[in-house]
Amino acid sequence: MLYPKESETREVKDLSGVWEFRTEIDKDYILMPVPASFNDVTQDINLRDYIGKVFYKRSFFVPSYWRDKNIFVRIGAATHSSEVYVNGVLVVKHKGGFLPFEAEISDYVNYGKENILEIVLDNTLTWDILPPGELKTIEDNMHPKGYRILNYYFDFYNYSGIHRPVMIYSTPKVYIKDISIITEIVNNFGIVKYSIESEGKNFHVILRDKGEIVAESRGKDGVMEVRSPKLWEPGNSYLYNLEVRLLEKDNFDVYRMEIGIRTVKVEGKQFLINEKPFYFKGFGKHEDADIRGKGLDHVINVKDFNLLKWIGANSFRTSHYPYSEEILFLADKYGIAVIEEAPAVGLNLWNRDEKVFTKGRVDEKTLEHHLEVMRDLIYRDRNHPSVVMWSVANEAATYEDGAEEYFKKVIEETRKLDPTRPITIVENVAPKETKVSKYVDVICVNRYYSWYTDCGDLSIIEYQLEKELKEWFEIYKKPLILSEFGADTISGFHSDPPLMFTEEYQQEMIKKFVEVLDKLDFVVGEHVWNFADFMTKQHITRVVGNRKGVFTRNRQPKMVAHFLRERWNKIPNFW
Ligand code: BDP
Repeated sequence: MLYPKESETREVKDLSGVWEFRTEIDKDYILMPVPASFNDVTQDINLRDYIGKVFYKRSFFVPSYWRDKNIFVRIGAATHSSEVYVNGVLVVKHKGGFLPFEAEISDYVNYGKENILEIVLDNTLTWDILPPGELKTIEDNMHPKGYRILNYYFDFYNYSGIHRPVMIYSTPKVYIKDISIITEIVNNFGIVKYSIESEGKNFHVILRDKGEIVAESRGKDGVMEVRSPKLWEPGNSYLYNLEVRLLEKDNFDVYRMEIGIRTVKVEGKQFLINEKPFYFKGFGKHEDADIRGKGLDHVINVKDFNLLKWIGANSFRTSHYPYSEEILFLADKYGIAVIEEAPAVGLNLWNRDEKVFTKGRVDEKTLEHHLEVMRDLIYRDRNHPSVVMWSVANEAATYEDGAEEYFKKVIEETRKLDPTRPITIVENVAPKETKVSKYVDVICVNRYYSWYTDCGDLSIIEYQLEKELKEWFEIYKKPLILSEFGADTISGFHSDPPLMFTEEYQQEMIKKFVEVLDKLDFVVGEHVWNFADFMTKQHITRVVGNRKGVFTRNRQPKMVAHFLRERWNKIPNFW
């Protein structure tokens, strides 16, 4: 799915701004910004924690000269189930809160006039949506009749709303629907294979390096060669400009995009980018910020990339859902590698007596949705050089037999959709317990020694971590990334000797963890949990959210940031 872009044949109207908004139970509309989560914008606690349907509304104008165009409405992401109406007509329904969807609306708009766009969202989570959850009515004598709660088994707040831009865009009648790019490096040539989806037949494809044509091709599918290519790689990004032109008798379309030439591959104990062993330094992140929640915010996004550069990171994981395309464009430009995760988090009840992969919970309906999500995700992001690996899930109950069958299918399908990138699943169970890691290319493990177990005992880390990581390697013989480790830390809390929740404790813990990683040659990366403090649901273990950030929610460094900055600036991106 191509990101809407303007060109001499295409126009885009970004409908970001202040919309009208109401919940199902309110009659009156209030004002609500888009994109943003609606939760933290008002002073109303009932709206903050609201579960159910909400209505967004605004008008837009369609010029008369768009009559001979295709017109689309495209929603970047909205949580979690959506219905979109144009002038009262339902034009598209969509399930899932973290990927774009669109509809052609040429037949439903008034040309040269105003039009009404309404988006109805439902933020309820169910077992057949990713991430899953369940609405429960509590029936006991301590709660009033009909008392409901939304249970979900993942650790971030269920922010809700239209989180990414809504755009109206036009294309010519016959147009370039999609483009896929695969790059290879052979001897001293960059090979750019492209494939165009369109009803048109005659194409001219031009690849430019800072304005200079370096390769050209004609045809729907083709291969271009670039002599002595400048490669894209973490820490040293280089992007070429691709121009695709569709030329029919009286029809013309043009789409331009940036591409990077690079390869990724797993070989033995190594993760190779451009055939060189890469070491992942960075974080698990979130799309999360004060007031706007999960709404796209260019200020926060650019700040985050500047902080990643400042601290010497070269990568992050889009824990625990696909981030906005706008973030991936930045990753391409800043030269930051991305492990892109499906929104499959919370496929776990954290209770081994209760099965998760079973009828009525994670079952064939969830699987069908998961496969759809993998397809939409790959079709959205396959052309980003920054995306170097897919993660199919985080901390699922992979010890269950049902999980094996389930993920075998998800992984097979992911490989079919994209044979060029390695696949991982992020595990929290013991190496012998998982029934899934044998199917992936890279082992990703989250570990919290001295935090959730042996609370406060930093001396235990070396013993436990080294023993366990070696076991992962002995069993699977695959490269390993420690994909999460960290400690809740309240900025400004100090103690020596270090005690839990202080900045000293976070720093000592992370130091002890990385000392172990430095000893093990199959470890190909360290992602600290988390880049910044983030909001979660309210709980006795969460002090206004999860405080494991290396930066505060306001993006200011805690003590450990300086330690990591010194460390990471010394560790090269490639061994
Ligand atoms: C891991 C999860 C992550 C949590 C983290 C934590 O993958 O989402 O936020 O632990 O507990 O289990 O801080």
